[in-house]
Amino acid sequence: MSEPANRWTERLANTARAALVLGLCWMGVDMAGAQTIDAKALYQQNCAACHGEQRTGAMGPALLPESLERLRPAEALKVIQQGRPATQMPGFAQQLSAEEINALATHIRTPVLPAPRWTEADIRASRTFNEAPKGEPAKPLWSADPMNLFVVVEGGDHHISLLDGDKFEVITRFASRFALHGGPKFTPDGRYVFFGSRDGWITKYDLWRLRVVAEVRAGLNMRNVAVSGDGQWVMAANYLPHSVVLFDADLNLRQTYAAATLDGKATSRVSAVYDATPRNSFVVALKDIPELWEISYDPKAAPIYDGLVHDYKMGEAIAKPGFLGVRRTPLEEPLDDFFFDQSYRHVLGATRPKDVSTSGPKTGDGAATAQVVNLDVRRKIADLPIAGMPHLGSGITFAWNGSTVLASPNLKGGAIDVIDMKTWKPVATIPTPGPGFFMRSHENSRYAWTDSMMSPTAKDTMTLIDKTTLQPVATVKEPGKTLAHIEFTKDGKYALASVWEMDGALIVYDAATFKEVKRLPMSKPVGKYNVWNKITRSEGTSH
Ligand code: DHE
Repeated sequence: MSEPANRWTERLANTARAALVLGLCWMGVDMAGAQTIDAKALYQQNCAACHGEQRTGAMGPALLPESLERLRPAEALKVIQQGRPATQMPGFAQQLSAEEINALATHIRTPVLPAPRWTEADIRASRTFNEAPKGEPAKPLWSADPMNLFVVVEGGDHHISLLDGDKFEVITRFASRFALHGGPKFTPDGRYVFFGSRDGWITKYDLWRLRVVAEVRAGLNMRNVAVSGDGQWVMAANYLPHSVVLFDADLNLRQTYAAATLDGKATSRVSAVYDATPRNSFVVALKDIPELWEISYDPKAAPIYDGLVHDYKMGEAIAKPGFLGVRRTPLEEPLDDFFFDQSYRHVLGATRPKDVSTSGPKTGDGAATAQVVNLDVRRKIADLPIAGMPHLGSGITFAWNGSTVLASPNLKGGAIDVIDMKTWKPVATIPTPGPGFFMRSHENSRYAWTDSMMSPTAKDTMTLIDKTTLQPVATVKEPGKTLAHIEFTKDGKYALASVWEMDGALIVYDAATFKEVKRLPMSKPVGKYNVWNKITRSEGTSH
């Protein structure tokens, strides 16, 4: 055989050998000679190109146990078999056997070892920034009232619709990152909005010029983002890694904070971060460590002594800088979901039951608890008498009987708890047809609206509560569909609700007569946010 032919035969033989080895590896052959499936190899072959070799996400979302917590196993199997409509995820039912698909579904729920890391270098490298076109005018491209815009998050096909809140017409619609979570956050002038995705992406969008300004990936699994009251800072709360990440307004990384105890021995997922504008600070709740953090963005913030960093020469405790430093309030139990009173001196927080931390202590003994923490005296000052699983992040406040009360939906019970914010005592428990997620009202409206979306039988019912009598007075229904999440127009005259279905809709109701005024088709509109209500921190909306 000639030299080149020889080489060719050799190469073929090598390839065949390699294919056999790969095949055996992929199928796996156990000691008895029976074939087993190597899910890891299957993953690399079929999924890694889109979801990343480490399963931390790329063009497709991350496939880590933390990211998949909310996806039912049967749903995961269906997605692998049939793909995901309106995305680039194809179905694998034709290429892979049922056993292989099962093996993949199991594999993506096993932890990646060693645990994937997301370093400051990764954060910086992920950032993209789109320079504004030269001479771009600082005015909207559209003619609606910029204060009465709605940003609607459509979770069905991962899009955002921008809605004119007077005409109820869509101004534009654009693709978002996969699976946004938490409310989008606005700059104080209402021009820019920041979206956070469960996979850790933050997107800054210019509502006036209708373009993405910047993006960055703050973590691998993120809870939410907050924007400072002066519009200068953006903070992200992560489950993975255990961190809080601070950016400037253009999403340049400023600082990461390990979510850890002072001695660094225990770390924690971060439940959420909120801006507390009147205090010029971010407030951070940790899910696995009984501490509440306050991080001031006031350059003149008082020094922090709680770090007890000692100057050994002087034998004295020295202060850490207050500006961007962590001020820790020790708690008896870690907090999950929380809420501020209107003065922002008090945090009202809930601990969810039977929640086991990944590296810290257990967060709860089986019963949900709720507490009031005073951020000035820095300790718990009262227990909140709320049973079940209060969703305090969706709570609202309003004036009642000469006092201010808090009303909060409950993820477990069909009731709204109403608490007096002076005495921290319950004043009423308002029955609803089933447990709900969201609640909203408006200063100009007599009614508060709440859903029962956690109830299989009453998920189609929205209950309207009279804020004066604390009685349910009416319901609106979308029979058989999930009806949830309300937001009011700037003037409180209209209430917008979501039909939470893939072929869903946004329904505009007259907030006084409860009559439907308009309906716009939307793809599972999970939430909607009115610029004015958000930037003025309306008492009827989440912050
Ligand atoms: Fe949320 C807000 C926590 C599951 C849709 N959710 C929030 C916030 C927290 C929170 C702390 C406030 C952040 C903010 O707005 O900045 N959510 C949790 C959970 O702990 C929980 C129960 C479990 C989890 O795994 O995260 C949870 N949330 C869900 C869902 O299953 C929902 C219904 C669907 C989804 O898209 O994930 C959901 N959460 C929302 C929405 C908001 C939200 C739409 C913003 C509400 C608002 O009006 O401000």
